Amino acid sequence: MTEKNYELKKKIKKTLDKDRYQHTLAVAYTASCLAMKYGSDIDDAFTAGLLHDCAKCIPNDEKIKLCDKYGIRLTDIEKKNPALIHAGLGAYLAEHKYGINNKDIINAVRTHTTGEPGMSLLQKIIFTADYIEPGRNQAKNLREVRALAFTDLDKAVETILHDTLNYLNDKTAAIDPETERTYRFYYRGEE
Ligand code: DGI
Ligand code: FE
Ligand code: FE
Repeated sequence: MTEKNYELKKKIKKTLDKDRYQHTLAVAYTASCLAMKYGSDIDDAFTAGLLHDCAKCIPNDEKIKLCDKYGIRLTDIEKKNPALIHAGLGAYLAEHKYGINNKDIINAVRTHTTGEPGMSLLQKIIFTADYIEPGRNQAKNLREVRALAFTDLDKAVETILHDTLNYLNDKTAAIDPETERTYRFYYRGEE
């Protein structure tokens, strides 16, 4: 592990609860494996994995206050579902608190929950690693998506979005328009 990632790992550990830290490490290592497979930078994938949920354990009211303070505009859906804020706020903290200046890493943190159309390889890797890391066990089709992640990353992204939208629909949870936009971008239909 690079010295930078080693130091970052220690800092991140202090801001997360035990379970979130375990998940974070698992995403960092899973993202590294995907980076190996697809020829992306392994250290950057590890960094983005370490940072992706860096704002997750901040209480919701505090998240809103911080966004106000830093001038981060909240979307309507974020106002209604403050849990969604951790992605955008996390991207801000990655840059300004953790000193990351690689835009691709910052974007990967920002889009890790909803995705966005036209994601970079690293963005897709973090989006997917978050869903398939070994500690996840709730989503359906996990076995298929895990295999797909290492054979056809775009198809994995599409399947994750499809299953997430279905899951949110079943829960009658409000859907972020960005999640739908991303799905429409990656949807390829049956081949
Ligand atoms: O932070 P994590 O739990 O590791 O994972 P995440 O950042 O993907 O957040 C997971 C939750 O976010 C999951 O329960 C699905 C939810 N989510 C994803 N897209 C949307 C959404 N929730 C709402 N309300 N609307 C969305 O479009
Ligand atoms: Fe997250
Ligand atoms: Fe996560």
